[in-house]
Amino acid sequence: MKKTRIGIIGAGPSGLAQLRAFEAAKKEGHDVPEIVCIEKQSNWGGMWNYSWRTGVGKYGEPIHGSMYKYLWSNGPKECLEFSDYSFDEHFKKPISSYPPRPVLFDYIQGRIKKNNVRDYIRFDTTARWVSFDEESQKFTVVLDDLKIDKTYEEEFDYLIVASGHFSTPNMPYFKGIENFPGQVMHAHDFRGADPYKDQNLLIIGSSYSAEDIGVQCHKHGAKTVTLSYRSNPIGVNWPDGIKEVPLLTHFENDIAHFKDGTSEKYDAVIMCTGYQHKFPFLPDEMRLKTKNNLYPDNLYKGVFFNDLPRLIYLGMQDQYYTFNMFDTQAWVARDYMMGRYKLPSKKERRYDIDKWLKENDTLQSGNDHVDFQSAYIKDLLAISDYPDFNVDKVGVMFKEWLKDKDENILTYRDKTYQSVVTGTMAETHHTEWMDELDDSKERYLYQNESEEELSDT
Ligand code: FAD
Ligand code: NA7
Repeated sequence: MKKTRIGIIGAGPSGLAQLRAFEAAKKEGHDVPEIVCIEKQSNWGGMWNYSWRTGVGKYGEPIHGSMYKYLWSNGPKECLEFSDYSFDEHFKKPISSYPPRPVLFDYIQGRIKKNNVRDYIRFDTTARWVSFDEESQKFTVVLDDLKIDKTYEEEFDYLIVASGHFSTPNMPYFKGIENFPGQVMHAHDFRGADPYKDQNLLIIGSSYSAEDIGVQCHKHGAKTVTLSYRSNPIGVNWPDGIKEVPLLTHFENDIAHFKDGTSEKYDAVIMCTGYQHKFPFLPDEMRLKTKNNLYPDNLYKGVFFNDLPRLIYLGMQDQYYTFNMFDTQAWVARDYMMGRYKLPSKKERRYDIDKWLKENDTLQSGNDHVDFQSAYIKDLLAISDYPDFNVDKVGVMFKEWLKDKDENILTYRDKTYQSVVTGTMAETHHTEWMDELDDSKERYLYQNESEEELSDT
């Protein structure tokens, strides 16, 4: 009998979670389907695979990456720890709660390198188009091998879309912006604070990107940072040099005017205005159409496309939980594809989705959001054998993290948390975050030891 074939689009944390889920089943002696993972970049890790490039890559494909230099985890690592691969197992010693990007990239790679899953991934390959045949119940995916400039097709019984949703900018227009003389760009193209030293910077938006890019630019020497909000200010205790103002209304050359009647001159503008869920390789009827929120409509259990559950989306939610959420999703998806988990009828699925949507509509505070996503994770854990972890305790940590940020946005990354996987308490980093200008893995992991060695000689 022909083996079931599974296609995965994307080898970021979500796609890698899916590969790992199948490897876990294989290790337990199960016969797993044939898997092909398609990745348009030359390496895995998705967002965590930093690229200095902006615009298009060397093969003319849109650059996926939105991460930048000097990016440190924006939540405690204890809230995203894989429950089947701890930070202790990887680093062999306690590390701080907020590592920089290269350290988290190393951690993601460490788990996946333990298996031979690289063999399943076709790098430098883009998914161009997907169609589904009702009769054969198979997907045909048109692929481009970018290296040799060759188009070909593959057939799959199940298709997993793990292509991320923080890559295609949502770029609003403001009157007069076309005559602004300085740089105007979206957070997607931000590659680090260096160009904004001594500048007066205007940031539009009031969510994660606005907060993190604003604080990074302040840390690395911007003269002033102004954050302009549409709905609600971030509202933390901002230090001198950062302030929040209501929404920008228009520009007159380099002067920005705001809703409260104030105006100010700026050198550069960064739109931290979020991203679009964009799937240029999917026809309209298979596309997930949603804003960035905690429960995208039409996904049963947050993953199965309700009109066509053989089409599975991973990681499409707005994210408090990240790596561990992708894992819990991937384990459930795997069990469905292997016939170990049966889906209820379409109507029952719809009913369940509506229940979550209704609940989502009632959420008010950050704490409510945390509780909602924690409940979602628990729901998934209950139906798969992904190693259980103390979700309630992680929820408490998320709430502490929100409080830490409120209290001091410049020092929250100096706090430490306890792992729910190993019980290990995080180390205090050797340098306070505000004084740490080097985000390399080498400095992060080894500076203490090399200083000790130096003082020994
Ligand atoms: P991605 O990481 O986006 O990976 C998707 C993959 O799909 C990419 O490798 C891409 O190349 C590939 N792909 C896309 N289209 C195609 C195609 N057509 N064909 C083939 N391959 C394709 N999370 C945290 O936990 N902590 C943080 O501190 C944090 N900081 C963040 C900072 C920024 C600036 C951004 C943008 C996100 C941040 N996140 C953070 C969230 C981050 O998105 C997730 O941690 C995680 O990377 C999501 O994984 P993913 O696999 O779903 O998507
Ligand atoms: P988010 O979290 O989706 O937030 C988008 C922000 O952009 C939010 O504050 C929006 O305000 C604002 N926005 C959107 N459109 C506009 C317009 N037209 N005008 C003004 N403001 C606007 O995206 P982020 O990039 O911050 O975060 C995404 C991920 O990147 C996240 O997971 C991080 O880890 C990094 P609203 O509140 O809707 O009025």
